[in-house]
Amino acid sequence: MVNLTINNKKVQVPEGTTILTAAATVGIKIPTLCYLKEINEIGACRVCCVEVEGKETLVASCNTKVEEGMVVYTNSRKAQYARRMNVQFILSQHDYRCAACQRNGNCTLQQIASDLNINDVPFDQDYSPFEWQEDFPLIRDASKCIKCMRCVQICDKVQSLNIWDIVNTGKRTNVDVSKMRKITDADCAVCGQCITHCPTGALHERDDIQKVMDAVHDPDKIVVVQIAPAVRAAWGEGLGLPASMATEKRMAAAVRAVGVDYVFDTNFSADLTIMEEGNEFLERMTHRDQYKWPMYTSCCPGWVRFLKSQYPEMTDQLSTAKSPQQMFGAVAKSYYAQVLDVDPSRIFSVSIMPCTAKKAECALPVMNDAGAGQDVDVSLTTRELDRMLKAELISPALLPEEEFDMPLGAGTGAAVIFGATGGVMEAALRTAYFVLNKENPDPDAFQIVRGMEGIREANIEIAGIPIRAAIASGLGNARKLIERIKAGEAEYDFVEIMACPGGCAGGGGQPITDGVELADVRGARLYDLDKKNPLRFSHENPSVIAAYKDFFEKPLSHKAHELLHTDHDA
Ligand code: HC0
Ligand code: SF4
Repeated sequence: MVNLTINNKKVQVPEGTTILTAAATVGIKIPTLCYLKEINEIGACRVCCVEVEGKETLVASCNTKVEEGMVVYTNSRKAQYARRMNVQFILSQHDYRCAACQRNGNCTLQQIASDLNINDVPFDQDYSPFEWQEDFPLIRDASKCIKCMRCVQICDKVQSLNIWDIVNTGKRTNVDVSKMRKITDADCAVCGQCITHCPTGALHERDDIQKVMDAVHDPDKIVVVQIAPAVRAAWGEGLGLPASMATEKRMAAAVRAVGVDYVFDTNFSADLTIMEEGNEFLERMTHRDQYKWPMYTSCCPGWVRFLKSQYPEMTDQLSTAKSPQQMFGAVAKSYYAQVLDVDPSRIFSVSIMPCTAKKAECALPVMNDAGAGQDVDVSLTTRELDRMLKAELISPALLPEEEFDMPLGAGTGAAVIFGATGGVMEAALRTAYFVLNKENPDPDAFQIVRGMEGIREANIEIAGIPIRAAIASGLGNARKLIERIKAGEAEYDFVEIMACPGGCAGGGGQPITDGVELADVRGARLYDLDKKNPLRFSHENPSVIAAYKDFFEKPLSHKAHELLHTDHDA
């Protein structure tokens, strides 16, 4: 143990602890800006600088280790002066027209400037211009970048894609797409993890709220909304609603209050996905020799983009089942248009997702199988949902709970856990057990696939058939897993991969609490919803049963292939 004094308090911490962490153990908070625990500890912003007795210069507390007998002052006159000056320098190179920024009210730079009582910036403003490729779902606004390096590190260390890098030198130094590429040429998975780890508004999603509101106000359009599993676990965070208030049913009521015509649940099509993907898996198992193994899940568009760019030779190992978002879109403009007896071209299909990659997925040229434009017209993130509710002056806390509309609002517990890592696998195993044994298992029989470790494995036997399963979340983990498979070090039958650490619960479109990872808390909420749902098996979803009876006939039917499956190579 190391003994030191911080602000005249005696502190004892293990060797190797940083001053920042040591101070926190005795309740002394040092402001940080570029710091991200274990990911970005480079002391670049100098906001966490502190004075150490005997040292001529101030040190960055986030990456300076404690020493025996050290005497530290976190808020001495000198430290305070330097910290304020550093923030003012950063502000001078940052477009601080905060009122017109997506992160207004949720920006760490803004918060620190306010906390330090910075009322002016005594330097000329000189920031990089905002130049970007219009229409890409993920936007970098160079004028807001503070060169903290968090996006570079998240993309390198966690997602293994190296999309961002430092460019230029001197005062023109900035962060941009690496290797002088355009973002559209850079193999970006659009997972949005750089956005959720950006302390300012330098990275954000393309804002598509106006497109939805235009449709809401168009009397010819029937606006049909689907809401993804993981949105319900997080939407209240951006509105300051406690979890007890931010229920699924209040979320349905709030979205309806915007003026849309129907509020449905992606859980419906998550159940439909299990029927298609589960049966596809069993079909591949029956004709084992005709396929390459393992079969990969295909519901995460960030992962699909990653696989296609990094391991294109494995594209045919993806399940051909569309993601629940896209199945829903195709159903809305076919079966549901038939139920409503309207021309499908009148349906405007909106998804609300915890995800930025879904914006890219719904725009794929092949995602128009219902023949009435794109099957999903617009995909909004959870953050956009929150901003839309605010802009429409809706106060969810004052709204009574309401049900989803029917029939596409019915979902089971198996569907809601899609939003957590391992959930798709568990839901598929529940139904595979039923298909093979003609009876349901205990709904919690496959809990072994749950957890937050980045890579998990499970050997499961159903009706005497061994299934070797693996689950990964985070693209760096996906890469590790694939490399092991390629090297012959691991063999699996079914692999679930989600691009975001913790799955969609930790999605790149979720509300941002800077520096805090909430995927596990949100995931636990989803497992709780599963437990409380009277229906826990996808094959028991009454609306899915009706959709097969009235429209699709059976899983993997001709019509199901037409509308619910895709060719990932197309
Ligand atoms: Fe997900 Fe999905 S679980 S990818 O994270 O499969 O976005 O929540 O909607 O489509 O259902 C995201 C979440 C979905 C899809 C579902 C899957
Ligand atoms: Fe989107 Fe979920 Fe995939 Fe993240 S894990 S890219 S939120 S689908």
